[in-house]
Amino acid sequence: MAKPRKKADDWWRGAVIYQVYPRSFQDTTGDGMGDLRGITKRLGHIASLGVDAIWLSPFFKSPMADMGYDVSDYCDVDPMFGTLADFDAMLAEAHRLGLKVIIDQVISHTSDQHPWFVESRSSRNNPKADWYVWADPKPDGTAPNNWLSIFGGPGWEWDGVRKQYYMHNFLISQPDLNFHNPDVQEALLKTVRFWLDRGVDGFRLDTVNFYFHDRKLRDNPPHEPDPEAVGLDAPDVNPYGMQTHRYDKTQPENVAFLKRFRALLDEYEGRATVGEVGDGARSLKTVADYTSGGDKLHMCYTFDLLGPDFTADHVRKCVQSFQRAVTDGWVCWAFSNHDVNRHVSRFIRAPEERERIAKLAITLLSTLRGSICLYQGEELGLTEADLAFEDLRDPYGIRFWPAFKGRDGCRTPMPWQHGEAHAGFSTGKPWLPVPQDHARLAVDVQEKIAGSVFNHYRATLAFRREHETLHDGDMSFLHSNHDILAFTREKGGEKLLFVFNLTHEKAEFVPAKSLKLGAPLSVPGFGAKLKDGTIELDGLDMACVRL
Ligand code: TEU
Repeated sequence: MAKPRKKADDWWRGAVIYQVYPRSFQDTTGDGMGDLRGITKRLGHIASLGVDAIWLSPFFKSPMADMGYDVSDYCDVDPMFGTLADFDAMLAEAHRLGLKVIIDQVISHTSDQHPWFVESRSSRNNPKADWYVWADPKPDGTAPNNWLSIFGGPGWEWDGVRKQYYMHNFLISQPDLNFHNPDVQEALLKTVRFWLDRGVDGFRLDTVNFYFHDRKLRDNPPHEPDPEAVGLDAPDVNPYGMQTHRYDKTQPENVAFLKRFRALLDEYEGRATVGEVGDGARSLKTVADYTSGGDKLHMCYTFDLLGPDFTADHVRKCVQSFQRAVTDGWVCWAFSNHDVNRHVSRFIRAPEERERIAKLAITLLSTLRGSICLYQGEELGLTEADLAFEDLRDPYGIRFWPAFKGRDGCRTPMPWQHGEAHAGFSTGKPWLPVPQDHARLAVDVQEKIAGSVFNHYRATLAFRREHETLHDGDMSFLHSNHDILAFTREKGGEKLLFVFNLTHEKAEFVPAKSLKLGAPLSVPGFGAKLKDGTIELDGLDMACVRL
């Protein structure tokens, strides 16, 4: 298990966070959907990876239109996942195993079934009339402005009772809360306190830059291409990408709210936040604004490494633009999560590269400066499941099929035991099928194979733990052929050189004469290849040398 290695309050800096998607982790009731007791049962698996924390996707009461990202009660567990007592038991067991627990706060919007919205939509003068973003139609009856929903169609929905439109960034059933109203902020912070008092160690803040909208409801301008942009907010089949989102999100008022949020957190010890920033070309600037100064968020993640690109140029560009934009903030890097195609499938050119890419990717992620998020199943090298239209549950995919198949392909159940029905996930029919080729990669199979992807994850994360430099040491890029990623990590007396070849051809890296090469370091899965002062690499290979 991870040995304690830093100030208790600073555990998040450089932490490895394992994301659990509860619906697909482990079912204990036979209803085909994962639950909190299932998570408790499998915490040993997570702890055995040597991670610092888990992030649980939402398990709150919800009609599940967006798989729980549409909350109807922030302070209760959905019966599908269990009870508050199950949550407490899970939390206690996680803490016993030395794991911190981060939960997902989805406070930009609620479900339309939330009592706040039910009341808000009942009239124009009820006490919660202004809790959501309501606006009159234009004189011709159309929506107040041109804002769009990420999940397709206009960002406004007509309500016949109020004879007004309400705003939604996602589904029609996910109305957007009005953060300009201080009562809304107050009510949300109360729900945050509820979980802090229960003992959670932190929060992943869903769509943290979507909290506020422009009060004047100005139209967004058309998208202006930015050659420096690295992040994508939505697949290119989505007209959402045709606007610059100047007015529907990332408003300056948010910074003051994030300070309030932090002040609440700081009443408790050792709690942390990781914000999700989906802000296209502006993402890194937003991360800088939200994580600088030590009085707002602890860290953020963006969509920069969640795209199709796995080249040295791309990784260098992401990290360097981050370093330029964010001087005293902190990032959380990830290659996968519950919203994007699994990275092995994004990065491979041929099926036989699966294992190699899975190993190279986690080794790279573990050596970047920042905290890192892993997504359940990536430790098995799982590929994106190829689902039929009839199998889809994600409304986003159903809406944009077949041009975009949505997010179900990365949300299929965890395969635990090869020989069991549905690979040990559930005794009943799972809500999404377990692909055959995932069952072959089940945990019980890979545990027994010395060089499996799963054991490579354990060894690589142990390597990261052993080298303090990798947690928060400085990171500088070295001049190299553009196909090669060469950088140093340095802290205290330790300085390490890392060289990655993300191409398929052999390559070499000749370090500058001024670099005093020390002993090559053996990194799990990748031998050291130093010959006469030159580092020789195979395709999809890496090496580490002490400086
Ligand atoms: O995601 C926000 C978000 O930006 C994504 O919708 C993203 O644009 C898309 O998934 C890329 O494919 C968060 C949650 O992570 C997501 O699961 C929710 O559906 C969404 O918010 C609404 O709460």
